[in-house]
Amino acid sequence: MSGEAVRTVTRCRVCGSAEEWQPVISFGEVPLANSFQPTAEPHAEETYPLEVVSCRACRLLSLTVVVDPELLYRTYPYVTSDSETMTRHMQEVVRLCDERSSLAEGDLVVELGSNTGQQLMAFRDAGARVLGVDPALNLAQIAESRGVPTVPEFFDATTAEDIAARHGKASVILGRHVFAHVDDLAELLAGARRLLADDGLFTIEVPYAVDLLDGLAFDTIYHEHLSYFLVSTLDTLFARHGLRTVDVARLSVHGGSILVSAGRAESRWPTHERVRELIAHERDAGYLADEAYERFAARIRETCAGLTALVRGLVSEGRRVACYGASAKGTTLLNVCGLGPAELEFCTDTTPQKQGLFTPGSHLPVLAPDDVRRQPDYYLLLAWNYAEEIMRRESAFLEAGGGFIVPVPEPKVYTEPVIAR
Ligand code: DWN
Ligand code: ZN
Repeated sequence: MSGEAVRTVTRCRVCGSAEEWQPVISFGEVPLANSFQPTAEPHAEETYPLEVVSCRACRLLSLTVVVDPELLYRTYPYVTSDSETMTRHMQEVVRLCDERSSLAEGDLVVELGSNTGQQLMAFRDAGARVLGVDPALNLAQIAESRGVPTVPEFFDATTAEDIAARHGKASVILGRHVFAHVDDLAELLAGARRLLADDGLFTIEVPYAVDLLDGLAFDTIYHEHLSYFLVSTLDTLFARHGLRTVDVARLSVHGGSILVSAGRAESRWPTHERVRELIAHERDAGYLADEAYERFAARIRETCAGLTALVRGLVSEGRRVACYGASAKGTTLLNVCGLGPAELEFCTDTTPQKQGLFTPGSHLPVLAPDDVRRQPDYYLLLAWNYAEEIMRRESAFLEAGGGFIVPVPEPKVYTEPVIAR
């Protein structure tokens, strides 16, 4: 582990408590989820402690260390998927933002962590003025080439003021799967307040901690994801920074996410009943109690042991197993469960930025689908969040006798295209 690149978390980034941490689970030292390697030869590879704690005061689930964002995000291999699932989802995000903010033609939508501009293109098609903000220089360039203006920076109060001065105030500030990646939430929210129009909505999509616990999506725990939120935790956070939760929707993407909007505390938007209902559910169903997190850790250990036994069992019977989708969560899954080249032949992935490289820690070659010469008997589905779509598309592989192993909530083998989650 490299000392300068990490900060150890002491105070809760939501409520400020320093003494209230419940240890949840430690996965030991794990490489960075998107640090694809140039070679499979044994070589020194940076690893960092991957450990989760829960703040008993506000129930933020947090990692114990923060890896320098410059290291994580300046060159980023993850490209927003253009899968059917994601395309449909992005349309739904436009619809929900429009419904919540009553967007007018030409209103400004600013997206934080805008990647290659896919989501903003959907807003643009709906008549909005759009601006992306993304520190990944390689991705900002792609977005610009698609006609989506993009500020290639991390978002903070200074960037926010600059954008407001050049482009005016934003009706929507959107952050899809980026808020959980940010350590200094106070700075981000200060920026949001400066850029937001009086009745604008700050809208984030984050994995829902309830779905993380129920669906045992423990592989979505990696160094990029610093925080895992309940609605009640977000509500506490917004209130501390002059904002008020206005609405929430549960969405199925990435193992279960929430799209949460907050306005200025004094804005005209009422808080929707759905917000209060989910907060009450979190309390009544036990998500504010230590036991939920103890059970989560115990179930993770069971799932990991079950998956390792299943894969090794197949291999010992002479079956060939490979991975499908070199997702970030695959890095956690393979490294935490101790699976690698002894069991798995390769990993296929459609992302050109990942092809020709090797998976972090486990060093499986990442192959373009067309470069797979001989299909394995089973694919371990590291992109299980697209299970339904992938299995439908790969029906010929299934019909020819192949199988997909979906690893969570408990490992399960599918030999025909059925809805996995
Ligand atoms: O928060 C984050 C989420 C939203 O996205 C990031 N920190 C990083 C990333 O996580 P991920 O890598 O786990 O995301 P995905 O979208 O689940 O990754 C799927 C991978 O599988 C991609 O590399 C693309 C690949 N894929 C494929 O090869 N064939 C995906 C599909 C749908 C396919 O058909
Ligand atoms: Zn806290």
